Amino acid sequence: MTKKPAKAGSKGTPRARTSGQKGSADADGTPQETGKTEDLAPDTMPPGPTMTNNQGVGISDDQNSLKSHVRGPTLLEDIMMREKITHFDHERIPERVVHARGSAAHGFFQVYEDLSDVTMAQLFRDPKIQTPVFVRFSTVAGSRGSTDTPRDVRGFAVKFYTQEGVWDLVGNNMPVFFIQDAIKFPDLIHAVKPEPHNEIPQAQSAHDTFWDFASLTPESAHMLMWVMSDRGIPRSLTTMEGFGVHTFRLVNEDGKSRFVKFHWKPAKGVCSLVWEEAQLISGKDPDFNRRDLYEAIERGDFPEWELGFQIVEEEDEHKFGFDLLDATKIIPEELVPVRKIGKMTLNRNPDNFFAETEQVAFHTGHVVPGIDFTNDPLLQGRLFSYIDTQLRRVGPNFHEIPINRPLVPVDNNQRDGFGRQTINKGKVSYFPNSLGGGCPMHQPGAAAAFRSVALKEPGLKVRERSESFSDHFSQATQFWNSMSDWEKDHIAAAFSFELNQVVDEGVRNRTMNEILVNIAAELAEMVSGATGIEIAPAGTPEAPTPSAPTPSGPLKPNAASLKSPALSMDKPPPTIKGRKIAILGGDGVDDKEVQTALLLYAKEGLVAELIGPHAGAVEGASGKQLKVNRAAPNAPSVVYDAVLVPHGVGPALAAMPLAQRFIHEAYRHGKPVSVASDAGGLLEAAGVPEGDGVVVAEGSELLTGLLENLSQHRFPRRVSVLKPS
Ligand code: HDE
Repeated sequence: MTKKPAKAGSKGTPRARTSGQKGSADADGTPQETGKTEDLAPDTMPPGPTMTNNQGVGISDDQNSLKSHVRGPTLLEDIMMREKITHFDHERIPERVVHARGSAAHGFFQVYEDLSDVTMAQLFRDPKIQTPVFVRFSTVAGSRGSTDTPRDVRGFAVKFYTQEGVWDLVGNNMPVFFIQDAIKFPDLIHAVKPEPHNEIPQAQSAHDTFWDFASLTPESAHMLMWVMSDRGIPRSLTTMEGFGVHTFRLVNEDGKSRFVKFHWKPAKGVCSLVWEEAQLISGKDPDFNRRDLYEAIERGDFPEWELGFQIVEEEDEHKFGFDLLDATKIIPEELVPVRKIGKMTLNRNPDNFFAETEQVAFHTGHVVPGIDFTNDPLLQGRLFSYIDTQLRRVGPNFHEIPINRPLVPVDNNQRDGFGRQTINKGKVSYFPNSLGGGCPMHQPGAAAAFRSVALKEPGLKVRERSESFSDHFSQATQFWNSMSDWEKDHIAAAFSFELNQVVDEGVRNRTMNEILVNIAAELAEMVSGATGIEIAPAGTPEAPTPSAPTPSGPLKPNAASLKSPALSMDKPPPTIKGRKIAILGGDGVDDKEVQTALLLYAKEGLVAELIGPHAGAVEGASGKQLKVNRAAPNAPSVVYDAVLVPHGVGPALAAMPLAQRFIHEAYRHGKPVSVASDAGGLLEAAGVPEGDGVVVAEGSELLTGLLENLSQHRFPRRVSVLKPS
């Protein structure tokens, strides 16, 4: 008899759910489990001892097909082979049309204090509740197997399994968007995706169709600034901010509604890569960001973000000089401070990528009482699109899949469809009914029932854009003005890279003369110098003037034209926990120094790896064997944040092109480099000058100096990205 594989629990549908909401905590208060983990347990299967087919029948051999004789043809009768192969043939579901490449993690959210005054949502009212979350980060343009580090927006989608049902906050790592009206979304995505005739390029905006669209869409100017900034190439998914983008509403029990913008502030600060590094990582480690998130959680370095609210009273709606319903605008933090109201911690990796990360289905329309929508036309379109895409991608019963199902019971008269799990009893599946005692009933008075905010909608039914959406450049200019010198250098270099990839002269000219010159003359000049695109003197016939489909509007001075220091990334991160240090080793290395370094860096929560000429071990100066973490040919400089060259190996490394390149790249990418006094020759051979984060030192200064420099993240002024050397 074949035994069935042991399951982690028994399954019953509809499921009897325990309250399951509060996470249990360690003695020190560190939460270990969340209600969602318990909820998933009955569906989570460890590998069992014996193999069966899908009907539970034992399998004697699944490595040889059934043949008419030992060298004969395979028989149609081979039910085992056919079941195995047909299931394999159906393993894929359609990938997301955008945001296909994603990485996710479980965790929980906890509010700091009772916010009943602004919202009736339970998760914001009780600081004792740990609401389970599942968070999926993504790139937008690339397909599922594409690289982690293209220049792109990152998705930041959070599913909250609240006591009142599921709330999805489906945001990005940038607070604005390319377009103002959802009806343009298919055009935007068709333009940025690989061109349809040859399916090139993968996961890149640096091609003609994207810039054709962007140059004809002045409302994209502000978002272009964000994507061309280093925010488009985050160092880690854990060093990104997140934004709900749209203005939403919070509603309290009295029915009072206020506008709100949602912000996620990372505990590790906002840190990015540089473009050359990002491109190299794409080849050396396409899973760079995914690996970083996974490994951080595995070693207990749990990523955290604080959730912030920017709240605007209804009566203040029109005081900003831009429209709160326009998703191409931010509310500068200096005008309305971000109030930090709670914290999210990610503390568990998914058990199965497909079942969780791939099948999770977000929808902007998944809200709970206390959170409501505005008339932002981009948000309104998303409310339609997400449910539609989940029906197509995961199927009509996507809400029953373990990762998507709420922790509270679901009951309504929806029935059937592919993959239905619930066995609904009884003959009543309609409302109103008397045969089922009127059940399930509406809950008109219940706090847990969602009621839309009652709003007066004056005006004519029109297919038009509001005049209040017509200032496309003030905030793009504000973004530019808020940048430091090196950030400006990187932004201008990014525009230049993209426009140098564009073949069509009309598109290049239009981007310059319709978009960039309207953002900032300084930016236009920098890009002109690096692309050869001329800036047409205003009003001359050479100035291309295609008819843009939306009015670009006058440059209106408004409150938003001020500098907003919060936009700049030119600040040291609050912590460097999780950063990776490469220790270049080899036979004869000072093994005591290496061991001290490994201990010191581990104590600081850093990941230090000893790199040797090959896997295995190297022999230290004292004859001791030191374990090598990575072989030099497999350990590219770009996946580390800093380099240490201990005593004993400098002279040998100086003669090795691989080591020279390692150091040179680290230098170009602004990383701290600390070398022992016998490794000065290595710096010279690598063409790396001392100073500005490059240190030659002795003793403990060698090890601690590296830490001090790392606390700045990078030394971005060493190399001008705009003028490649
Ligand atoms: Fe999305 N978007 N989007 N989007 N979006 C999708 O839903 C769409 C927009 C965002 O990890 C799709 O499940 C429209 C803004 C994230 O699973 C689809 C418009 C923002 C994710 C869709 C937008 C986002 C998606 C594709 C214009 C930031 C990944 C597959 C109005 C606030 C979620 C899917 C995940 C995914 C439609 C614009 C964020 C087709 C029509 C603005 C993070 O429904």
